[in-house]
Amino acid sequence: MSPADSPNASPDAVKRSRYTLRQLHLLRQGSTATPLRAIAHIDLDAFYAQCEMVRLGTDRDTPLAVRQWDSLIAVNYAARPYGITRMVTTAEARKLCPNIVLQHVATFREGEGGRWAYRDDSFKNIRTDKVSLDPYRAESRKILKTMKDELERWSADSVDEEVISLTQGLSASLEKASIDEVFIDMSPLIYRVLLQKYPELRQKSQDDNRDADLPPPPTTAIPWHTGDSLIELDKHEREEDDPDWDDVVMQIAAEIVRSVRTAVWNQLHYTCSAGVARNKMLAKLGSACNKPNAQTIVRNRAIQFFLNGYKFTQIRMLGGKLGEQITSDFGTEQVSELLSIPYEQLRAKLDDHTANWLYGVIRGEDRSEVNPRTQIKSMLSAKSFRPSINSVEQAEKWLHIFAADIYGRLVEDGVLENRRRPRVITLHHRVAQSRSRQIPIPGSSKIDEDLLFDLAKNLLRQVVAEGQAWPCSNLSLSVSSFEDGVSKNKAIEGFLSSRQRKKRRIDDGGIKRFFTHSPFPDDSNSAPAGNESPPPADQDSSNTPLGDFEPTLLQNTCDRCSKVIPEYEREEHDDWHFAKDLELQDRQEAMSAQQQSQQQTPPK
Ligand code: DCP
Ligand code: CA
Repeated sequence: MSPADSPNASPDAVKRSRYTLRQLHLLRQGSTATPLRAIAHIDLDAFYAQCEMVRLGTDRDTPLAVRQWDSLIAVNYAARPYGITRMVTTAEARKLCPNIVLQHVATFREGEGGRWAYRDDSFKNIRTDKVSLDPYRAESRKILKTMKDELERWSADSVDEEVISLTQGLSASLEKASIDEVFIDMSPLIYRVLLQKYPELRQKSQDDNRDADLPPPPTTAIPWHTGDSLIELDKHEREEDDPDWDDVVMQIAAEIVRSVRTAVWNQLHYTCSAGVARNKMLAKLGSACNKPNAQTIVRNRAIQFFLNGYKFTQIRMLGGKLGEQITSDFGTEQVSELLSIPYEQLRAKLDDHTANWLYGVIRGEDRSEVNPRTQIKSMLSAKSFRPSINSVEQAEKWLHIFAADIYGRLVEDGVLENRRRPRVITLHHRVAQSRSRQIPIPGSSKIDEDLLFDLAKNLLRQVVAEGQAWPCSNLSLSVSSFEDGVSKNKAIEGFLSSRQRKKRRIDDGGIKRFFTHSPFPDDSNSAPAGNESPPPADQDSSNTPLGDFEPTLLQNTCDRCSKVIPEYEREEHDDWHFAKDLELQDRQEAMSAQQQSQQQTPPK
């Protein structure tokens, strides 16, 4: 489309753009530093409930909830007006809505090998059954693939020769954030669309003066779709003012997200809700605003108004102990009240890094990347026993199920094609206290159900040999320390320098990693945990506690801190030092920037 064809074209729409050529270029690179960034968070509505609705073919107006024993773990939107939530029991749900469909999750069953099934009597067999989330993982994979294909379609959309040469290889990146949510960074894709729609930017994109302002967009109104819920603008902004490039970017982003959501609906019959904004934090808050089946756009000029309505404890990373500490330090939970606290006062109570991060986050700043390489770090299969179990024979039946459960998930994760494999297997065992034993998974062996079962039995023998193994109230098996397949590693080496690789791994966790994880069990420097949503109710967690290390494992002494580190933790340990160095560097930069800005205008 030429500028003359653009909707409501008017070359004098705004006197000048607030944005520079550099910021447009950073969009091309998917940099976190440009205010023109466009990130989406897409979250499936009542996910497990929708999986059951699709599987059973029930009408969307039929109230349905997914049960696990006598609890509800997902409630569809048709059931919610009856007051049914995850907090009510199945009996209460039936009273509130006698017609509700209560579908139990699929289960593995003790003594029936490692296959899960939907069973009519699961709800009364808590002693013999273990929940399987495989059906939901399978649906999640299909949905992800549909989303990726749709984004791919946008990248392959026909553009003219000139744009092709300027935007070759640009595409969106997608990060799976949980079983039913993704983040998408659409920035490079949007750069491509912008160049196609607004030819005046093409010339600019080759211009050398990166500090030059962009020409104003040739439009006086953004053609929002009726399905886009726009967050109201900040008080000092006016809807009738001419739009700038950030508004244009948001509208294109909204269009892409709508097409992704439509593809998921058309192909798989799932509805989802989305938030579109300039970063992950805002996009995530946005997606929850208008559920179900809606998308919410947080324009740059709406950010402060939007955030002011929140308690900061609702923001990613601030829901846990850190949020509690800040609430008690400053006597408020409201973003709007924290905004008036001077930076110096934040620094007086919090460490510099946290103060800096908090100061930015309540003003809508979040530099975390969308990382398509985020991969599962461990897999855990667990069962609590009421009453406890008392024999090796009983325990082994469960180990068989755990091995099958984990193996099924490893197959999905590409282990069979040797793309990734875990290096460590751990058995957690609880009598009065939790104990765990772990051993390496032999690198030369083909991983299959039998190997995992044999290793698990070996670990159980060790626990039993130590004595006091019964009565056991909780047993679980996990695999961790995943490594990429050899061939894949080689390919990646070619592209990434070692520093880039380290940086990438650090970005995997971003601030979350600084806050929640340290490879040292005794590291008291790590800040409190954040507010990630709880893992699904069937103890299917990806957090594997560090257990006792086998003395036979290869170990190294770190030359920086003299700690003894098992070989398989060495890379992660090096990363930890690297992250700490980076944190220190950030802190020093923040302090010197702070000192400079204090000399000019102190932050309010
Ligand atoms: N889940 C669970 N136990 C919990 C929370 C969630 O088993 N305590 C499972 C069931 C949910 C799925 O995870 O369907 C996704 O969780 P969400 O918090 O996203 O909730 P829903 O998708 O069910 O509903 P919403 O439409 O509010 O996102
Ligand atoms: Ca959801």
